[in-house]
Amino acid sequence: MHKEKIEQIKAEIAAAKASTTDELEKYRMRFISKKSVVGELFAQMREISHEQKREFGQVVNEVKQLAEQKFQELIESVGSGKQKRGNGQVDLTLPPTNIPIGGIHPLTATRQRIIEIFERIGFNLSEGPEIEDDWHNFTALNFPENHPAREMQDTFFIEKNPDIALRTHTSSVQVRVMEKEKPPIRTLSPGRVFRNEAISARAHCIFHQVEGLYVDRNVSFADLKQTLYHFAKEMFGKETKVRFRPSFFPFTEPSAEIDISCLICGGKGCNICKHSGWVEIGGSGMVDPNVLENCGIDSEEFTGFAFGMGIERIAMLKYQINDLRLFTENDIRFLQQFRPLL
Ligand code: 2NL
Repeated sequence: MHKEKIEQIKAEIAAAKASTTDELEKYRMRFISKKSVVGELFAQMREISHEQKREFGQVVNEVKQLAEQKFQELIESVGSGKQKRGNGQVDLTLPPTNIPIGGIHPLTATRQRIIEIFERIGFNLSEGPEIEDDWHNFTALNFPENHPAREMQDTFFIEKNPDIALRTHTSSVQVRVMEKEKPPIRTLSPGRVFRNEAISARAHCIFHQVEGLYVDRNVSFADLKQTLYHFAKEMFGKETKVRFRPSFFPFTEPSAEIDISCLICGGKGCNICKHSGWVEIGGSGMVDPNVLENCGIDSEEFTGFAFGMGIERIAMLKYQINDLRLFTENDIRFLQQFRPLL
C-alpha cells in the first residue's frame, strides 16, 4: 500500500540538494511543512483501517525522520547557522538578520534640498576644480591686488608666482561658466571651499558653499529679491520673511546680506537670533560689470545677479545644530539622529 509512493519520497529526500536559502525553503515546503508530501501522508492516516495503522504509522514516521535529518544537513550546507537555536532546530519565525541602514548626512540632505529648489526654477548645476589659479578665484572677480583675502593668513596657497590656491568660494566655478557659455546663464555651484581659519564652533577651514548666478538681458535686483524670497519660503517654510541688508563684496554692486526671520522664535527674539529676530543666511548682489567683462560678457547688453550661502549654516539653522565641528567629527551619536525611521 502506497509502497512505491513512499519509496519515491525517500529517494527524493535522499537526492535533495540546497545551496541557497530559497532552495532550502523549497525543500521545507515539499517535505517538512504541514502541506508537504510528508504532511499529506500523516493526513492519510485518518483514512486507514485500524489494522494497517500501526505499520503505516511506522513507515510515515520513518519518512518524517529522514526528511528532518536531511533538512538539518541542508541547513548546515547552506550555512544559515545564524538562524539555528540551541536545540539545533531552525526557528523560521525569527526576524531576518538586521541589516544596518545608514542615513543621509545632514549636509548632503541640505545640499540636495537647495539644488532641488533651484533646479525647479530653471537653474542648472555647475562644478569646477577645488585647486584654482589666481584669475578664477580672485582677479576675474574684481578683487584688488592688495585685498586681504589674498593674504597667506586667509587662503591656502599651493604655489606662489603664479599663485595656485585652494578655492575660497565657488564663484570661481561661475567665472568658468561665464567664460565658456553665453547668456542666458542660470547656474548653481555647490562645493567644498577652503579658508585658512582656526577651527571653532562657528568656523572651519573646510566648509561648503552654494552660489547661484543668473545672467541675461534685463536681470534686475527685483529678480534677485524674488528668487531669494522663493528660496527662503521653500527651504524654511512659507511663513519665513526675508530682509536684505546693504553690504559690500568686490564682485557685486550693489551688494546685500540676506537675512531670514528667526526660525526658532518667529522674529520675537531668542538666543539663536541674539534677540534681533533675524538670522543671516548668505550674501548677494548684482554682478559687477567689471566681472562680466572679465568673463567675456558684454556688460552693456547683459546684467546679472549672484548670491552665496554656506551649506553648513543653512543646515545648522534647519536642524538646530549649534557646533560646526559636529559635521566632520562623524560621531555616531550625531549621525544616527539623521537616520531614516525603520
Ligand atoms: C556669501 C556671499 C556671494 C556671490 C557670492 C558671485 C559670483 C560671481 C559674480 C558675482 Cl561669478 N557674485 N557670487 C555674490 C554675492 C555674495 O556670497 O556670504 N557667501 C557665503
